[in-house]
Amino acid sequence: MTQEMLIKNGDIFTAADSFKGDILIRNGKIAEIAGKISPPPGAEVIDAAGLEVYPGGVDVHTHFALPFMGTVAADDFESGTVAAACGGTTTIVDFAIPSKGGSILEALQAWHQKAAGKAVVDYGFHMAMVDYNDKIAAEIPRVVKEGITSFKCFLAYKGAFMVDDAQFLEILTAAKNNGVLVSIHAENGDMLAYLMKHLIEDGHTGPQYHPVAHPASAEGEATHRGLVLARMAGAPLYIVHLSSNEGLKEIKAARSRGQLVLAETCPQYLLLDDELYLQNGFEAAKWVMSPPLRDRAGQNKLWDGLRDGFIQTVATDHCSFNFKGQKDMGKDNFLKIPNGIPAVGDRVNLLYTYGVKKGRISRNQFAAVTAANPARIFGLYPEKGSIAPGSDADLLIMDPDRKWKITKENSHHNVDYSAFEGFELEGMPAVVISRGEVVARYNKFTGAPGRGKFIKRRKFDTGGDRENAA
Ligand code: DUC
Ligand code: ZN
Ligand code: ZN
Repeated sequence: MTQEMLIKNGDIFTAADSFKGDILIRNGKIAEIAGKISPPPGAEVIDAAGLEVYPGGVDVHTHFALPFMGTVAADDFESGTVAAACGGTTTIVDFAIPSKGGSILEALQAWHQKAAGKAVVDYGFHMAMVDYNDKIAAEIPRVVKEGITSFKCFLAYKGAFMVDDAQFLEILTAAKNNGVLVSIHAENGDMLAYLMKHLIEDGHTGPQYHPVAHPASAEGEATHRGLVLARMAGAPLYIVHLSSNEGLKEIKAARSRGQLVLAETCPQYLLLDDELYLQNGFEAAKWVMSPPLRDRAGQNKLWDGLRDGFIQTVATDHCSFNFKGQKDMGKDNFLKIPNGIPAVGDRVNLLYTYGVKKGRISRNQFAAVTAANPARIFGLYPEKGSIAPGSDADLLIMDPDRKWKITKENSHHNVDYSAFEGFELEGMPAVVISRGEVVARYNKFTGAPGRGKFIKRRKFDTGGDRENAA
């Protein structure tokens, strides 16, 4: 049976255009966009007069149900994607992470099992490459065929996820040859390990020492090295969760020498600062994440980088742990505090209020950094991230003047605190649509677990010259 929905009179914003009009949805896809469309018989009509229509958000950095640092991230694919949906995000890309030396195909199967029957919006997976050997190399083409077209390497987490430079070069080369985009967690793991050891030896065990163990210089160094190695391999590089101007400067330098580098930041690095580590006693553990929060001056540079196009995406690195029972595992040693914050439900709202409404980015830039750019970079476009005939009917209909604020109580994250508690918001997702189905209205979830579909993503065009090529 044909299912139709008509969205009338909305102010529509994509990464490229702004216009007023009607959107006809048929069987989960956008069928037609025009100034005026008459409702077909039986179609559900949504009056979007006074509302703004954007492509549904695409968050390309989540960790749902991740076993990490002696515990498991509290949001699974159900609670995590419910929070995403209520907060205007209709696609997520999570990280499958194998054990050290383990099969990447097995990791992929494990992540499929975590998501199946639970996810309420569509999802894909990146593959973390925490090791490199002949068996892993042989599995790469199969993983790519299964729609995993991006890898992540950690230049931090020494002794756990970290790869060395030689492994990283092998991975970059194999990725390039298979149409895979490589991303990096850019912190120098040896610098961090050295600082951690000496801080603990000197009795500095509180969470206020977490940022001391993760200086911005370690991000600058790893970003620089990652880019030098990517250049040698002739491969593009995506920097995840950029937190500092030290890293941003390296990205700008690489661009000015003609390298293809793409960068992501997160709402926490744009809006929260390192004073939180000093003012909250052990509660500072709530904001222990890697990389850590930085100072205000660096934040302004990130906003400039976003506005000026040096940073293309805003994702969340959502990796949530309860304060009681998880974060407090590190009461006597900040190294044992599981790293990460809840954010997947807050990203779009924070970017709208503190980006668009504060005049830092335009509405089209908002559509670009929250949806179109991540969809393009990660092989999801134009089905995701756009509003065009033939694309999936994934839409965020924003009530632009609704004032509210973020609290633990109105958050859908499965944890006992909000990282953005008390943040004032102007603008609320009025209706969130995933493949033609309303999944949330004004922060109430209206979808069903398991309706989200796995998306096989397209390859990345990894073409380009090696450093020394003519
Ligand atoms: N950083 C975090 O804070 N949590 C999960 C992984 C990461 O890189
Ligand atoms: Zn990371
Ligand atoms: Zn992450």
